[in-house]
Amino acid sequence: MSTFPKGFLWGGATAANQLEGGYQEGGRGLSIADALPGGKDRFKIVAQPDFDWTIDEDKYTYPNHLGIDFYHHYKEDIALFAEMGFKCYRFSIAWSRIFPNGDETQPNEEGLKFYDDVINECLAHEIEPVITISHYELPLNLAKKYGGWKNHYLIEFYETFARTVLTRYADRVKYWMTFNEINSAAHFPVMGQGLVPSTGANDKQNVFQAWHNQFVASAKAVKVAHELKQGLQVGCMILYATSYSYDANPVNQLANLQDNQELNFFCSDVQVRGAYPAYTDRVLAKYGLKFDDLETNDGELALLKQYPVDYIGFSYYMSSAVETTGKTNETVNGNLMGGVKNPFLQASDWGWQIDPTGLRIALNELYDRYQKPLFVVENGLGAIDKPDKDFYVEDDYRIDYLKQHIKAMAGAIDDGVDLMGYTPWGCIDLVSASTGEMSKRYGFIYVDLDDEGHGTMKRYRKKSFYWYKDVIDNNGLEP
Ligand code: BGP
Repeated sequence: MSTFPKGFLWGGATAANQLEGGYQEGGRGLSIADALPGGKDRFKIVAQPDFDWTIDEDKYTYPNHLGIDFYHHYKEDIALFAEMGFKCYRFSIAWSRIFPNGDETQPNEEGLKFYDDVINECLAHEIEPVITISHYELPLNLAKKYGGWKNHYLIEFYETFARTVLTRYADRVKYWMTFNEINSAAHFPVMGQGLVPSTGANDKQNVFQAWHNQFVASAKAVKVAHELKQGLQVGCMILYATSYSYDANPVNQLANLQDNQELNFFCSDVQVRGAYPAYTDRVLAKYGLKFDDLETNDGELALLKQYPVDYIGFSYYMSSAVETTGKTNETVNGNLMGGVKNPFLQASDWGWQIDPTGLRIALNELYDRYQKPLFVVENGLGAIDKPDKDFYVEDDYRIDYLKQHIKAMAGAIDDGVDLMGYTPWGCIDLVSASTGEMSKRYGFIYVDLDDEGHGTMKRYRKKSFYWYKDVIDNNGLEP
């Protein structure tokens, strides 16, 4: 008998700004993702004090604006997902397709119609849509004119957006998430909060204020969903990197615990438990702040309490380690974050430390803490694929990575964890968030497109495509 429960949601995950393309079609407005420069230095460029959200076509290279042109290929792509046997497909709605400037009161019907078509296509293949309402694609106008999420007005704009899409799709979509990797702003506040240096990216007060506004907005979306239809499930979505103390030194253990609270748990503690955690003052004090420095009110705090999320979605790619005594200076990269090198782990080509056991630990830690269903909504290995002359990719490295992580999930289920589903990231190759390029690929499906935007855009099944199909067929790995 399979460990994975009947109805387990096997699928894959993507985000609008990284795959749709059609960035000026169907009445779509610009989003902050459109204004991020392409290339490996994109985060460094954005971190410059004079970065001002101007779309500079010279710095702006393809394939950022192209994505993989899902906008015109969605039928073909969803048919390929169906061929693998997907039970669900996680995607996001580009806010600026629905409200091009973010602050309108009336939605863009053409944008709504596009997601009608995507959702209906999924349902025709018996694939359950799982929607991220906001995934690193704030309408550019909300960043430029209002300064991003630190501005209180965004709560209202988001509520209008969330109400619009929830109302439109509630009859067909059960699973929702309010913000992708909401806690990632601790490392890089541009993508999740629309904060750049000129609008206060380096100012922690703005980050905490933006979070508070997002928490309130998220609670409002939960309220709307629950009032609309019984059974709608709205989750949070956090970036989770299991964190270890580098050694048994109690000083490192304590530093790790505090890092964990601040970086992994702070946002989900508020969104799941409905209140700011006890360690809030300590975390704020680290940045010279007090809770009173934030603009909050009793009505908002009551809303957080009343409308916690229904489940916890999280991304898991890697783990990190904490060392504070100077014993090692060897650092590593990671998913928007780094840490010291863990001698027990190998790393991906981008230096992300591969750690399947860390996923089992993550699942146990999150379930012990919250006792609410968990959903692994991102996981995967970014790699440079080398297709043969027929565009076939033998991606055994990817299969191996995913296999180990599926084993870890099975272990956690046996440990008693309530796990709803698994949607590996970038189930079809798409543009990387951190590099803005195509060459960092995660997919089961190869897309013929390079970093300069050259290629036929044709889709090809990789070896992992057939492997994942078998996993889903078996409802887990074969014994
Ligand atoms: C997560 C994001 C995704 C995705 C993924 C892989 O942080 O939610 O949008 O891109 O990481 O990251 P990258 O594309 O940088 O390899």
